Amino acid sequence: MPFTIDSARGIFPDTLSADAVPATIARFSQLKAEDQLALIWFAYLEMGTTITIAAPGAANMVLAERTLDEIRQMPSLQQSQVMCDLANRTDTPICRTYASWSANIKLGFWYQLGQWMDKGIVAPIPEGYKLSANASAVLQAIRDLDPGQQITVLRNAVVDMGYESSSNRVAEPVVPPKEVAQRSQVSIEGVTNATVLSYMDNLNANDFDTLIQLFTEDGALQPPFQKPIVGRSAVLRFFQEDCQNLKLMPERGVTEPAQDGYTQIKVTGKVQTPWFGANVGMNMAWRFLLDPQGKIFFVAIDLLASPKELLNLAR
Ligand code: ECH
Ligand code: GLY
Ligand code: GLY
Ligand code: GLY
Repeated sequence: MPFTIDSARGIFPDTLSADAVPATIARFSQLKAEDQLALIWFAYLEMGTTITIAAPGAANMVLAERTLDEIRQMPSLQQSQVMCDLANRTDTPICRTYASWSANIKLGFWYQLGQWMDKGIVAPIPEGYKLSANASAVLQAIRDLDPGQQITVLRNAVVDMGYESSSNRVAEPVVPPKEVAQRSQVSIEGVTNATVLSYMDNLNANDFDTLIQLFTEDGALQPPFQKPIVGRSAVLRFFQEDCQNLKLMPERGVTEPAQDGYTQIKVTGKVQTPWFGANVGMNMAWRFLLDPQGKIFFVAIDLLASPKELLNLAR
């Protein structure tokens, strides 16, 4: 039987991804809104003592500015209500606007609110707020994760807020690709495949137009803890909206033939997000399935359960 996207998802089945992340998110989403917000506030304060977050890019802030201004001018009770509405995914105009934003705009919005809460410009988490027992347990579960998993939980919590409707999506402008002279080239122990090397180098260079040419027309990309994004146009849009300025640092991999002339390649290594730079190295795997012409039919990106998984290249 030829490969389908569904069967491709099963390549390298021994890859152990960080299931603690979706498990923690599931527990988090059961909490009441006040607890969710306070928990993130406490987690954010604690993490801030060890890892530094970069200020959002100006483009993200411009796109959230009107909503941020609107909130800043509200009486504090109403400010708290807006934050609870976001966590509760209530159908309000602000929750609709929020849901239309790309992940980075949402993160930039909360970054700004966090600064204002800190300065008392926007209603803070009430002093002495006491988390429920369940919320305390979820906070402890977050403390027990590695930093790459912690920031993934925070990101996912932020991405899930708001009220999804059919309004147009808003994302920061696409940056021009890096100058050819400024580009770096990865090398991967055990992998010489040109498509895989080119994937890494073009993503690192923000050269999404070249990158997308590496995929088959019906090819798919599966981000961590998500369903596959299928087809060149959807994958290109994902690259442009969500994948600027990442740093992929693949380390090693294996290449082997699969059925029907396909090739499967697993690569492991580290990834940095522009939000935390070298402060947080996420342990990742890429599981590629290339068609007989060497095009990417499928690639899954997994956040790994532990650093030990970086050495797991079993099929
Ligand atoms: C405060 C209290 C009230 C509630 C809230 C608050 C603010 C919270 C804030 C949180 C900020 C969190 C941030 C998290 C950023 C995480 C970024 C991550 C990025 C991971 C990217 C990866 C990329 C992998 C990929 C690769 C590919 O090959 C293909 C593409 C792709 C405190 C006010 C809410 C401010 C900034 C985890 C893994 C490698 C799949 C993308
Ligand atoms: N500071 C990271 C970003 O805006 O993407
Ligand atoms: N903007 C969708 C996501 O990154 O999950
Ligand atoms: N959390 C990985 C991504 O979708 O960007």
